[in-house]
Amino acid sequence: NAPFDWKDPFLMEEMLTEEERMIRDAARQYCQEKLLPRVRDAYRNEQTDPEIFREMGALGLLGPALDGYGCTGTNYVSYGLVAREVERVDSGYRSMFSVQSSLVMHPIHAFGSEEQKQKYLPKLASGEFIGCFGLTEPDHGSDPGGMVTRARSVEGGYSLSGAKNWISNSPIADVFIVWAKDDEGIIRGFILDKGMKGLSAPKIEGKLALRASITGEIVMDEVFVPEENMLPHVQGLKGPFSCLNSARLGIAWGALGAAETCWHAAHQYVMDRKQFGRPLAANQLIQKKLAVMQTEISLALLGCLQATRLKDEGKLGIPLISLLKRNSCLKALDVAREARDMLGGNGISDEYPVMRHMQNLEVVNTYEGTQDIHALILGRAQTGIQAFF
Ligand code: TGC
Ligand code: FAD
Repeated sequence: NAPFDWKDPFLMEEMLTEEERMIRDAARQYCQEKLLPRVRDAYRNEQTDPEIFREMGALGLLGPALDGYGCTGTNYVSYGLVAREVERVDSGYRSMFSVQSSLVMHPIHAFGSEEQKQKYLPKLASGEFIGCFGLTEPDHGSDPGGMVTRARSVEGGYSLSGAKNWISNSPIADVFIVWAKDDEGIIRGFILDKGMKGLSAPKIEGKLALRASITGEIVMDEVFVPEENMLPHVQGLKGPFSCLNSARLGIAWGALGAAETCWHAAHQYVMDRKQFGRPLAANQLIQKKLAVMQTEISLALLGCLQATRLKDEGKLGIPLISLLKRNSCLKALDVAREARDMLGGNGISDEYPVMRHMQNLEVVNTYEGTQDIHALILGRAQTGIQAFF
């Protein structure tokens, strides 16, 4: 009889290469030893420690799947495994990792000039520079194509005016990737540097989720951006969407890391806690909840692994990313809510990680495309009929 590993029923561990396991283990050690001990206070006090970027950079975790310019050059499976380890601790820390890696370094790597790559990538890879990505606007979230931020041609470059809202990292960012429409109404990407005249990034206060990751606006009042700061090799919505493809895949992995933490915490709790003279785990209702968590998480992880292998082989169809991002977020939210319930009153305390993950996952389900938007992307891919409007 083959042994059954309840935490890894499909023996996914054996499907990873030695190199992937090494990268995963290094990330796990860092996350458990350095991030986990500070997350409760960071969340409670809504504090983002910029030092985390430097620490991740020193371990080669930033932009890990990019080649050259100080980046590690791993495959995307390793990228997903890192996202899962980081989000096991907190979705906000994974946000910091994702934005820097997929939304800031990736567009410069894929669409930037040689000078832009030399100037920005090594410092972003080391964490010396912190980046942010401005696509969403106050009146254009799910429909970024309607953006009103303008890049007017002026002598020597562009004058950018407009506002971006809900931008991870922006108040502490050194580098801002901003998407704006040019004189012809074509979306272009620009690299803005902290300190440019007319550029500010106020913090958004009062967040009840993702509190360990700072979020802000990007306000641009006729910011002069020199010609050489425009990303030369992309135009149109496929610029920002290509960045989202990698980031959404990372989220699909990451959300399951958060779900695993909630599942394992609930498992431990019901084994230890006694009511009616026996462990909570001895009740059928409780065991069924654990079984559902195990089923959803392990099936979803297999999906992520297969899709990411396809990405590494250049065979990943983009709608599959929507399927996985949507599924992971919804399933992780279900797991977190159920786990919170199983911990009873203790479930609402930050002595346990569950409620924090539950709150975070509300954001993870919303950003990078809400679950309904991803359903519409899948519906369009299945029927050929556009149902957004
Ligand atoms: P649509 O007509 O579908 O496409 C316009 C053009 O874009 C191309 N395209 C893609 N290219 C590459 N990858 C993709 N995934 C692409 N999706 C579309 C498409 O081929 C077309 O190109 P072309 O050359 O033919 O013009 O555009 P639409 O306006 O109908 O869009 C529809 C919709 C709803 C799918 C899209 O707007 C969408 O995905 N909305 C969700 C918005 C979103 O995800 N925002 C994310 C903001 S960033 C963020 O949340 C970061 S949080 C990070 C963190 O903290 O972790
Ligand atoms: P809306 O688009 O107004 O949607 C509201 C509701 O309407 C949702 O339920 C949505 O599914 C639904 N809806 C919308 N259109 C349709 C439709 N056609 N059919 C059916 N239902 C529809 N953005 C960035 O650019 N960079 C960042 O770094 C970033 N970080 C973020 C960090 C946090 C903490 C948060 C909360 C958001 C962040 N975002 C970022 C923004 C995020 O991507 C948007 O919030 C998200 O895309 C949804 O847009 P919205 O909030 O404007 O909601």
